[in-house]
Amino acid sequence: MGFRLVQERRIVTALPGPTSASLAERRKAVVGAGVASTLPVYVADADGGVIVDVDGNSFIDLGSGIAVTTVGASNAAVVDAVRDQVEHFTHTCFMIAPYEGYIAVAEKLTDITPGDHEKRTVLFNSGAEAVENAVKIARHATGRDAVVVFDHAYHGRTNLTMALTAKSMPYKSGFGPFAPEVYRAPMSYPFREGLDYDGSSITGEQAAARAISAIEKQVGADSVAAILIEPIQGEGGFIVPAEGFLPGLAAWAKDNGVVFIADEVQAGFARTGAWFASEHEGIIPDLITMAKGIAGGMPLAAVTGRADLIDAVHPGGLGGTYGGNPVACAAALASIEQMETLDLNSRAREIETLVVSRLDAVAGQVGIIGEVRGRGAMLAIELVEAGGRQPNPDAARKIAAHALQQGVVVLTCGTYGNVIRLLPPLVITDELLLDALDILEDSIRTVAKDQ
Ligand code: PLZ
Repeated sequence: MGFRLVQERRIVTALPGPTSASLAERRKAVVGAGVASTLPVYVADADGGVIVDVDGNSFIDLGSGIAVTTVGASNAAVVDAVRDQVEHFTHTCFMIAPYEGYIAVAEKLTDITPGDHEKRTVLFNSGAEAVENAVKIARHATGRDAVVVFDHAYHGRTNLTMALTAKSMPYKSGFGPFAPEVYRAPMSYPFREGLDYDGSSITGEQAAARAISAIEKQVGADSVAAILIEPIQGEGGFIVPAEGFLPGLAAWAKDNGVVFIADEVQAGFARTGAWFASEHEGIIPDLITMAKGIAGGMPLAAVTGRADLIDAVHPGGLGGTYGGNPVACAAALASIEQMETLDLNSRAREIETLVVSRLDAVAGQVGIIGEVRGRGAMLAIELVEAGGRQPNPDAARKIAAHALQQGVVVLTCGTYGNVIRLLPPLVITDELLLDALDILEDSIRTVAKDQ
């Protein structure tokens, strides 16, 4: 694959540079303080594995704008598709004057989502909107109210999705009251079983039984419209549940007429080395929510799932002005095609092998890495107090800051803020990735010395 920008790490000014610093001043005067940015620099260009700022610094991107630019931030095929579409029409509103792109995206999602049952798709703009609509569909189809979510879950920032999200600060604090009929069940978080819950490590099946027991006792199966879960939790800390946990929940849902919704907003679209993370344990969700990687950076989201559930909603019951915007649909078709042509599912698995072997070696040598985990190119390092398991958010913050100063963008996450997550664009070159790993390793070692 060819790139427009030189694929290199290049720091040529102090960070932030003078042009970024002046933009930061302008921003302070006009942009709401509630919107925070991780980087102190402002973007001029981005392509493949690099982000170039307004002062000419080139950063290696290990975040993909939170798992969005899987095919790169200016993938030529996506750019062409978008250009071609905007030259014809930018918008007509699918609810007013429909067009083919929407149907073509729905056909594609029918093909690539797990299961060969009859499916339907509805398109939206953001992950939160997809999640809200999946809940609307589940409630409508079942005639039940309750929604079960999990510890450490992240589902969005709208009123219903704040209620579904676990973490108070910064997502919920001061923004209540929240939507009712949302119940939280214990997650399977293998690394923290012994700390968060009493008792030692338990199997995935036991963790599922624990969650199911809580649901049956506290809510009652008959009241539950849906179980909503991220097959690999994103913002909560890249938590991969113990094997058997997801199948246990899915089987219980099926037996009890509960809609099983997989929130694949962060994990979907080749990120984990499969089209969807549900596939790693053979799960066939009733509904899947998608966004982020679906459209190469254009805002698009989807709910795909069982035709009987989605078609239970009356005509006109679902929609929105921009949902399935034609430009975003064109970008999605081109992005998914790129994932197929470049075999990005395999690429994600290659990245896993490369990164994990490297990080495991470092983990054995410093005392502050509790665990290296994840699947494909959705990988994480959980930082702990040296020698123990106490979360170490300070180390995570310092490592990310140190790496940034050398020109590598890594994001943090986690209920305890102590997880560094790696989400490189899947089109990143090996050379660039290895350079980024050198920097990350150096940052970990430097910070570990002071802990
Ligand atoms: N479901 C699983 O990861 C978005 C949010 C970052 P939207 N995650 C990044 C932030 O601080 O706002 C996400 C997700 C999962 C839903 C969402 C929500 O997707 O497109 O941000 O609405």
